[in-house]
Amino acid sequence: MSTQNRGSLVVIEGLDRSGKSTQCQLILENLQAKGKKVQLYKFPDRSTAIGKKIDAYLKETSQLSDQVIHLLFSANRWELIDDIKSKIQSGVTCVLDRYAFSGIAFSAAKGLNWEWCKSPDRGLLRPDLVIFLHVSPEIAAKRGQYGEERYENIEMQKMVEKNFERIQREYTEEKLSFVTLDASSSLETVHSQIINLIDKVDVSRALETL
Ligand code: T5A
Repeated sequence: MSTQNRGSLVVIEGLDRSGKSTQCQLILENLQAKGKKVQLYKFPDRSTAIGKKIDAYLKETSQLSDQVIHLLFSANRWELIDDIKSKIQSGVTCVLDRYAFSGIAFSAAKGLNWEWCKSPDRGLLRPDLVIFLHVSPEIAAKRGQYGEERYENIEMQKMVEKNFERIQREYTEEKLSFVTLDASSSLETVHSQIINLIDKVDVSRALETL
């Protein structure tokens, strides 16, 4: 991909109810106010046919095997990746609310093989920056609407938290910029830390793949 005037690819990850969507919206407003072109993507994208299957699974109105739901989450990313790629090529900063890292962290927490969990997302765009919003599962559980979906219980979230620590170690070794922020502080504090990191993203190098 040409590096000339490309946009950046930023991923926000975290446990359930860690404040990802709130922060993504604030990023959007901040960058738009600076006159930048920016597009937000939320994974899972529940609006597509695949996304509707995922939504039913998360709301526990349908059952699927652990392998099948893992592949559906990945397919949901693949169905949007060409759109993301063309946006980045035309200079748009793309902010992703969850990405492949969630796929690994949640499915491996259910006992699926680590490398198997990584494999369906190989070839997707590699982000310029991943920010993991860290709140303890106990704090997240006290936030609004917690417990309404399948994985929203403290035991599961603790396993997911451990998996994100491993993901950060592994991808940092592969030179991916993966930063953990304390997301239990105020919205404004978390937001300004995120913006500082986004402002430093280097878009002079070509985007690679995972
Ligand atoms: N999943 C996902 C997989 O298993 N595999 C995959 O490949 C992918 C992509 C749904 C589930 O799917 C799993 C992971 C999930 O279990 P989701 O739709 O992203 O994924 O679900 P959630 O993480 O639950 O998303 P939410 O939108 O519900 O939570 P957010 O975005 O983390 O939190 P947000 O911003 O909505 O905030 C939650 C509450 O906290 C408050 C907000 O006002 C809100 O009430 N809040 C704060 N309160 C105090 N201090 C702060 N700093 C706060 N920030 C936010």
